[in-house]
Amino acid sequence: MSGHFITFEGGEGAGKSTQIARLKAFLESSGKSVVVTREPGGSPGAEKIRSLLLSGGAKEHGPRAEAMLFAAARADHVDATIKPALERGDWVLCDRYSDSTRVYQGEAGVEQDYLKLLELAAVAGLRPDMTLLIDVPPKIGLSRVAKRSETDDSGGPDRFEDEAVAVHERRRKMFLQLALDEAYRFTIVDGSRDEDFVEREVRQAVLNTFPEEFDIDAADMATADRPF
Ligand code: T5A
Repeated sequence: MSGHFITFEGGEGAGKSTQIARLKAFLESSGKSVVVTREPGGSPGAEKIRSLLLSGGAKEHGPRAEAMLFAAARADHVDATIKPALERGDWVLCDRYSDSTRVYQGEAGVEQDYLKLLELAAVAGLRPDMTLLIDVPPKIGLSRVAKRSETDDSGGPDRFEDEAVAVHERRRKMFLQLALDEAYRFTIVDGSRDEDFVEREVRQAVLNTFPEEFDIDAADMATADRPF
């Protein structure tokens, strides 16, 4: 496959969607074809499963069953949306992927061996080229989400937002550990900074990872601390 697959991970309100929109604009201004997608969801079949999961409709069946539903949604998303886009040569920017299952369903008590089997089946060999972990203290992320729900029509926190801060803290630690364990593909960005700062960090990480894709002098890249 000739495209590039970048995933964004982090806690609630980290700023993933915000940064995906900004990176998309940058990539398109550089002449790239970009597909933005998200999990759970991102394909017609997976969006149906998303509604069930985020409404809490599957919670009564327990975290193992929820993990299976996330995997089922991912399998459909990979086949229907991500692989075709990569085969066309597009850049795919995906809001959450299998790391979210490892962290959220792992934190909920599902064994990592079980999650690994589900992941193997769901992703069918498709791993991200690069993962950006937008890291924020949960209190900051949750306050952003609360502020946003005052002004939008989302109807308040979803199944996973509406949990104790200690749960969000544990997830944050698990994401950071995962980023250390798989440092070859992860970049950690400080999401507590303002949106412009985070955008610059994200953009720089992408330029560093795919230098051959951009018309930038290597010497400039080595010395410039900011891409723009
Ligand atoms: N889940 C998902 C699992 O349990 N297992 C899985 O396998 C998967 C795939 C998905 C939920 O499902 C769970 C995890 C999630 O709980 P979702 O609605 O898609 O639910 O939730 P999130 O992915 O968490 O999306 P959010 O919208 O809550 O967070 P984002 O995308 O990280 O944040 P964003 O960009 O929308 O920003 C939130 C607010 O903050 C502001 C924005 O303007 C916005 O109002 N903001 C900033 N403010 C100040 N400074 C910054 N730097 C800011 N960046 C953004």
